[in-house]
Amino acid sequence: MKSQVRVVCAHDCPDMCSLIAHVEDGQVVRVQGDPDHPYTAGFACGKVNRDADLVNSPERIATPLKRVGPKGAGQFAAIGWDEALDTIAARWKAIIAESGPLALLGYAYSAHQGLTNRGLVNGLFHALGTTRLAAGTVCDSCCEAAWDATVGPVGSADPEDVVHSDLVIAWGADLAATNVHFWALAETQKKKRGLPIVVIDPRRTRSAKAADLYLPIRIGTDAALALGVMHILVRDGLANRAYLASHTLGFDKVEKDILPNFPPQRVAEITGLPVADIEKLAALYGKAKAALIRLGEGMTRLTHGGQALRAVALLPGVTGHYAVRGGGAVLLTAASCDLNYNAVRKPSGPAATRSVNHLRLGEDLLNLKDPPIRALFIAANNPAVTCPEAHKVRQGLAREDLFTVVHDPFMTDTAKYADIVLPAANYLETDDLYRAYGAYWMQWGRQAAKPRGEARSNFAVAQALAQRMGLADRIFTLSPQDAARELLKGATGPAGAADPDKLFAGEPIHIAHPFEGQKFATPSGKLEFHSEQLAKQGLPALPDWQPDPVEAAEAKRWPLRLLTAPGYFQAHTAFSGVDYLRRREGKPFCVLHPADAAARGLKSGDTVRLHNDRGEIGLELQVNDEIQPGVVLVPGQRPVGEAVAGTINMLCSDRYTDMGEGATYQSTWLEVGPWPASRAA
Ligand SMILES: Nc1nc2c(c(=O)[nH]1)N[C@H]1C(S)=C(S)[C@@H](COP(=O)(O)OP(=O)(O)OC[C@H]3O[C@@H](n4cnc5c(=O)[nH]c(N)nc54)[C@H](O)[C@@H]3O)O[C@H]1N2
Ligand SMILES: Nc1nc2c(c(=O)[nH]1)N[C@H]1C(S)=C(S)[C@@H](COP(=O)(O)OP(=O)(O)OC[C@H]3O[C@@H](n4cnc5c(=O)[nH]c(N)nc54)[C@H](O)[C@@H]3O)O[C@H]1N2
Ligand code: SF4
Ligand SMILES: [Mo]
Repeated sequence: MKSQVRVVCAHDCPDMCSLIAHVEDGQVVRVQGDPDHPYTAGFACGKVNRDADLVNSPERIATPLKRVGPKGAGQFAAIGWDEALDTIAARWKAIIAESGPLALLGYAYSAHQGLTNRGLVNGLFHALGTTRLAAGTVCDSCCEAAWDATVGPVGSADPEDVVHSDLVIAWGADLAATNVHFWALAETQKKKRGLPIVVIDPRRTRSAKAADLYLPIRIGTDAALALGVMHILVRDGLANRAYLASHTLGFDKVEKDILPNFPPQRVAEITGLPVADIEKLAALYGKAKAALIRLGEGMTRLTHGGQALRAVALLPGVTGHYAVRGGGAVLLTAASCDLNYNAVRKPSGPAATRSVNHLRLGEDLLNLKDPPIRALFIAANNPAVTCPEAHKVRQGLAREDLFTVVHDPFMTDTAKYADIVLPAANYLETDDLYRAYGAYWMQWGRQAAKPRGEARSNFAVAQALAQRMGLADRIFTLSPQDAARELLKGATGPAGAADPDKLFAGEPIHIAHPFEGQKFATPSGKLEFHSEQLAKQGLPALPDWQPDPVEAAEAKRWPLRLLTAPGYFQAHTAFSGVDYLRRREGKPFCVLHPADAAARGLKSGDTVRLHNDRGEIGLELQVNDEIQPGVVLVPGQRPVGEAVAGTINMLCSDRYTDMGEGATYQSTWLEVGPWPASRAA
C-alpha cells in the first residue's frame, strides 16, 4: 500500500521544512519538500532528501542493549525494554536513596525532534529534581545572550521579509549550507531585481562565491568591523539621528568614547580587510533603505563572540533599518512564539537545583562533588564528538562508577560508553508539534511510519521512566497530541490564536506578528548601545573590540587558528548513519592556505597531524585559498572511526564566551604537520 504523509523536518536547522514522506507498505521510501509551504517551497536540502536512508539505515540500533564489555569498548548484548527500563529505574532509585537526586543528570538536547519529544525528557528530570542541564551552550547561548542584552528577548526580523530588502548581508553564516530557504529567497530576489548580497566570512564559502561583495574577515574581529562601519556612517552623515534619538539608548557615549578608536585604517589592520572594502560596505549599508543582516552564529564561537554579535546587531539602529520592513536583523525567532512550554518541560519539581553547563560535561563528570554525578541519561546528543574537550568527555564517560544510559537511533561514539543503550525513534516515526527557530511557522507533523525495530520515541521513554519512578504528573500519561494541546493552553500571540483543527490537520500555521518594526524588550525598552545589565555582569556596557589576553598568549605559542564551519552533507553527527551522505561529505579533512602548506612541505591528499596541548588528531589535507594564511579550517565534527585519528573537539577548550557561557571552538590554536610515517594512516 502506498501513501503520502505530510511531516515536518525536525533536524536542527532554522528552516523547519514541511515535507512529504512517501510510504510504501509501512516504510518511508522517499522524503521530498512539500510544494504547499509558502516558505520552504517544495524543496528539502541535500541531507534530508536522503532521510529515507536515515530512517531505514541498516546501522540503526534495533533493540535495547546492555553493556557486556569494558566501558567504551562498545560490547553489548540485546535485552528487552522491560529489563532495560526496570534496571534504569532500580539504579536511579538506589542512587537517589544514597546520594539524593542531584547525583542524576539528564543530558537531553534539542537535536532533531519536535517540542514534546524534546521537552518531555527534560520534564522528567525537572520533576525528579535532579541536577539540570544548562542546554544549548554548545550552540547558540552566546548569540542569544548578546541579542537579549542588546535587543531583548524577542524574535528577530522575519526572513521572508527579504522580498522587501534592498541589501542583504550574511554576516558569519554560510546560508547556502545552513539556511537554504532564506538563501534561495535572497538569490531569487537577486536574479529578479538585482538585490545585492554581501558575505562576511573568513571562509570563501559557497555563499561567498555567489555574493556581490565578499569580505574575508579575520576570525574574531567582527566587532571592530561593525564599529568601523558605524564610524564611517557618522563621519559621512549617514546616521539616522531621529531613529537614534527615539529608539536607542547610549549612542552618544559610543560616538564619543568608542567610535573614534575605529577609523578605517585601524579597522583594516584588525580585520585584515582592505580600507576600500570597509568603505564600500559602509557606503552600501548607509545608503540602503532596507538592509537586512543575517546574523550568523559563526562569529560567536570564540571568546569575545558576544561582543561581536552585539556590535553587529547594533548597526541597524544607527541607520534606523530596524523600523523598516525588509530591514533590521534576522537571528532567532523562537522568543516571539509564546507557548506554554512549562507544561512539558517543568511539570513539577523544585524551582532550582544545580546545573551543569552543556559544554562542560567532561569537566563536571570528572570533578563535580557533593554529590558527584553518578547517573547520566543522554538523549539526542553526541557529546563524545560534539563537545569541546572531547578527551575529558570520554574520560568522564569511562568512569566505572558512572551509570550511563544513552537514547539514540545509532551506536554513536557516546553510546559506546553506555551501560544501557535505548534505540530511539526519529521524527518520521513520531507525532509532534514543531515551531521553527529561524522563521515564523508552526506545524503538526504526523508519524509517517512505525518505529523501526523496537525503537521508541523520547516522549514514550520519558513517560515509561516517569511511571516507574512514581511521578504522578498528568503530562506523563497523555498522548503526544494531548501533550501538544497543553503547550497551546494559555499561549498568546499568533501561536495562541492558531485554530487547533487546522493545526492538527497538518496545516502550516503562520505565526509572524503584524509588522511594526523591530520590538525591543531590554530594560529601557530601547535598542541598548549602553547596557546596564552587561555592566552589572562585569562586562563592558558599550560595544567594543579588544584583543583577548588568553587568545594572544596562545597565538604566540601556536602558529595556526582553528576555523570551524558546518559540513554540507553532515549536520554535526546526526547524518553519519547514512552511507551515501558520509561519502558525499568525504573523509574528514582540514584545509590550509597554499602558503601555509608550502611552508610545511605539505600537499593536498596528505594525511596530516593536527596538534596542540590537548592532543592530536589525524585528517586528510586539502590545500586551497578559500581561507587566509594562519588559519586551519576543519568543517563539521566527525565520529572517531571516520577520520585517520580522533575528532576535532579533542583539540578545543571548554572555556566560556564572554556572554551566555557558550563554546569557544575557534579560540583554539594548533600546528599542522605530516602524519608520522611510523603510524598507520
Ligand atoms: N548543512 C548543515 N546545516 C546546518 C548545520 C550543519 O552542521 N550542517 N548545523 C545546524 C546548527 S545546529 C546550527 S547552530 C546552524 C549554524 O549555522 P550558522 O549560523 O551558519 O553558523 P556556523 O555554522 O557556526 O558558521 C557559519 C559561518 O561562520 C563563519 N565564521 C567563523 N568564524 C567567523 C568569524 O569570526 N566571523 C565571521 N564573520 N564569520 C565566521 C564560518 O566560516 C562559517 O561559514 O546551522 C544548522 N544547519
Ligand atoms: N568543533 C565544533 N564543535 C561543535 C560545533 C562547531 O561549530 N564546532 N557546533 C556545535 C553546535 S552548533 C551544535 S548544535 C552541537 C550539536 O551537537 P549534538 O546535538 O550532540 O549533535 P547531533 O549530531 O546534531 O545530534 C546528536 C544525536 O541525536 C541523535 N538523534 C537524532 N534524532 C533523534 C531522536 O529523535 N531521538 C534521540 N534520542 N536521538 C536522536 C543523532 O543520532 C545524534 O547521535 O555541536 C556543537 N559542536
Ligand atoms: S533545509 Fe533544514 S529544515 Fe529543510 S529539510 Fe534540510 S535540514 Fe530540514
Ligand atoms: Mo547548533
